[in-house]
Amino acid sequence: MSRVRLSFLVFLFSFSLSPAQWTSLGNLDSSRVEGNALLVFSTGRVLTIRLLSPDLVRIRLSRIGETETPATPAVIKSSWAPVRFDMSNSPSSVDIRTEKGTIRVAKNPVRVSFLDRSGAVISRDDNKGMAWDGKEVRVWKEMPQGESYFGFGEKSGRLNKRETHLTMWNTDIPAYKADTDPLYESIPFFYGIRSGKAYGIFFDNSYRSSFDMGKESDTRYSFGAAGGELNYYFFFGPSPKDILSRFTELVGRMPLPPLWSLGYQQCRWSYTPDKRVREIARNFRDRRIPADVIYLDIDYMEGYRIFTWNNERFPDPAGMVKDLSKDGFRIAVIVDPGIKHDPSYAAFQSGSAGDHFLKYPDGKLFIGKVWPGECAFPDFSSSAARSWWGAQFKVLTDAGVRGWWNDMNEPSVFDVPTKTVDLSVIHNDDGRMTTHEKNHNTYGMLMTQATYDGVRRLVPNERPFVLTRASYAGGQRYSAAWTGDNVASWEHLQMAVPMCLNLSISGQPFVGSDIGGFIGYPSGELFARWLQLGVFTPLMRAHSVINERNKEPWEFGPEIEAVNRTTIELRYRLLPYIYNTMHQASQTGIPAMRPLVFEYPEDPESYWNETEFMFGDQILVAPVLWEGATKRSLRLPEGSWYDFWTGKKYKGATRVTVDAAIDRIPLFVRAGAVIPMQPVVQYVGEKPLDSLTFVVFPGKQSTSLYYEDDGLSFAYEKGAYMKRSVVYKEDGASREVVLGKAEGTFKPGQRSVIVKMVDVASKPASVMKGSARLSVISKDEVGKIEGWYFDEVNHEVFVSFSDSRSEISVSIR
Ligand code: MIG
Repeated sequence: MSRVRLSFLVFLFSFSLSPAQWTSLGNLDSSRVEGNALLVFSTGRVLTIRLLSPDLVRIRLSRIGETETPATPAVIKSSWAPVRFDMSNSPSSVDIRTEKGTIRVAKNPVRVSFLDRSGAVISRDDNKGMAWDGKEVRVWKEMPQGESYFGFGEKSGRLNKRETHLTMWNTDIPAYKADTDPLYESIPFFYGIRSGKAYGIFFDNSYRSSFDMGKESDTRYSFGAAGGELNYYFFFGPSPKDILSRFTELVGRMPLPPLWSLGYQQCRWSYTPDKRVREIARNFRDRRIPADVIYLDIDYMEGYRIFTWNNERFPDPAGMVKDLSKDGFRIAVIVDPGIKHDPSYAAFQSGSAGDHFLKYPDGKLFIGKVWPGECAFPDFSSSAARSWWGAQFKVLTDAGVRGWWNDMNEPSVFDVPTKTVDLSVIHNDDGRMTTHEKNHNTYGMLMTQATYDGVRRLVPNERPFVLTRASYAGGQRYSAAWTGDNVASWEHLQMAVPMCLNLSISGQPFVGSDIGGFIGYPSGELFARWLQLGVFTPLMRAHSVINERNKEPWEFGPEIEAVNRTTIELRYRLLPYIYNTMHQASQTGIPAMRPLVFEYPEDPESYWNETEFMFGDQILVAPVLWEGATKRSLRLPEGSWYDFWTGKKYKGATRVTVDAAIDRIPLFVRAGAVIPMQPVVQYVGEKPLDSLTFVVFPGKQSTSLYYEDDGLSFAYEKGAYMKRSVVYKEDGASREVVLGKAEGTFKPGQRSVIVKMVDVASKPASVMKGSARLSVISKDEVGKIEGWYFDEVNHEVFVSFSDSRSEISVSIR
């Protein structure tokens, strides 16, 4: 090729890729303080720096004179206590100092940095700083060496997002891969972590947005959106837990879920007709495989019309649900947003009459094809449409349905090139009448809000269980989330771990992946390993695509069936611990599933560890994610750890290799932990629990909380819970567990408590309960009468007594 032609091509190429025309903030014109905010004027814009708490600041860049509008429905906290701060003004910068750090606004040009108390830079604008180009907004920040990035909600690929480019645009994308982006959900929130210290950023903008975390450059990262304001929150940290608890104070936390939703859930596309549903239920009970929930996918409806039943397949839904509930099953059903464009269909009629559907600017209905054919789409950004939607559930709640699976709510539309609602379509947006471009990413979350509020009004005494595919930051207030249409492959099992972890630390603790893989068929080994991981994902649901062979836990031969039974039994044995962990998440935002970097940010080995995680405060999970593995090597963080299965004690901050035969998922418990467990049941509420076991792993002094309630109603909000502290301590040769005095008005039935202590070298000389010396009983008497038993083979002591509300101290020496 001639030089002339080549340079001509280069010219053409560079022309077509002409870089965006960014205008960055220039020099400061003026600034002033208004209440808890500093206003900085520059380049025709106003930068508002508002202190919400000493460790949380909101940064908002807008056109001068434009009124402030709440960006999205994510933020629910609007009133904050006044924050004490000092301000200093120098020729080069304005500094705002709180007890947690400093926000420094350089003046020429205007650039923002965040410093810690000692004056060291945590994060600062790059020389490009904040900029705009037409409707687009973006900010560039310096990317220090060794800084890693986590969070970003539901993303596939590796846990650590350094050197990746991520887009937020809710998308229906079956069989996604490690590098597929975007996916179904948008949570524009992340952590930057280096040298053990973290900060957080929440970019609250629902337009299509993107985060370039050092893919384009080695020295800076950036985030921005196709429209809306440059509006973000900066969290000073410095611990990831501080950040997440503050973030979830801002956007809200998961309400306490019903206990049954933490049981095993069985799904497929589709269990139909009613006979097949009953058959599945019968199989679980006959085979003694515990389960709580069976799902109905889209085929239960009449021609995919939401809020209807197909009378041939389900002639008596209420009768079926009632029979199954006698057997301990809850039924969950799918609901999609698309309402069939059918003038003879009640939901279409009432939705049209109430003007609840999305329309083009000229007033024409937006119609798009989904499963039912041509559909209208509810405008969930309108509170009137949300209440209309919520009221439609009556036909389903009346039949006894109690689980609400919200699918296709990106929203997904089959026959439009954009695969979603046309971007020019208008949403009510609380009266602001904005485009789909702005409301796309929040559509799914607002659908879950409409669903949650609606069923809560219809069944006011029960906690709703909602599961969604699409959502936005704060969506945990209404719904659990699953990671969409995955594949029955080892790669997808591996991917499920970092996906669920990043979602969890993005504010959504109630997560899980389709166990066994949705698309394709797993080997028995893959299914068994996935189910084991499922014990330690808060949502434990197996699912399958249509036209695939049966995938229930008994479909892989007797050996795997036995393994699967024991796996699900482990889930039920751990339910008290799991429920306590979810209670903690509902109170603090700290999720059940935590990456090691979240728990141990000062450990450099944790930054790339995406095959292990903490489940709650005490259990380290090292799932087997590789075909044919019979051993698992893993890193134990600092401290001392017990192998949950063998009781063997390990010193941490090292790698170990343990057995991981097909029936074993490696688990480690922090020394000093007390884990509440219960006997196996076939479903939640099968029978009153006759015993509660506290398994003690001796070690450092520890204090934890034990929480319990009816698991179903909202009575706990009025004090109907039972809460007590659990303290473990050692004093010389004596090891003591103290169950604190019970608080709250909830009264569990009569039951025995068993304190089971592992790692007891030899038969104790004495076991005391308070000041009473207990006598030795036999193994069979444990849980039945008061006394203690020493298992000399396993080196365990069992102390048995009946539960009471007063303080109980047990000491073993
Ligand atoms: O276009 O309802 O992710 O779990 O089984 C597919 C049928 C629609 C997608 C969901 C999947 C569900 C399926 N749905």
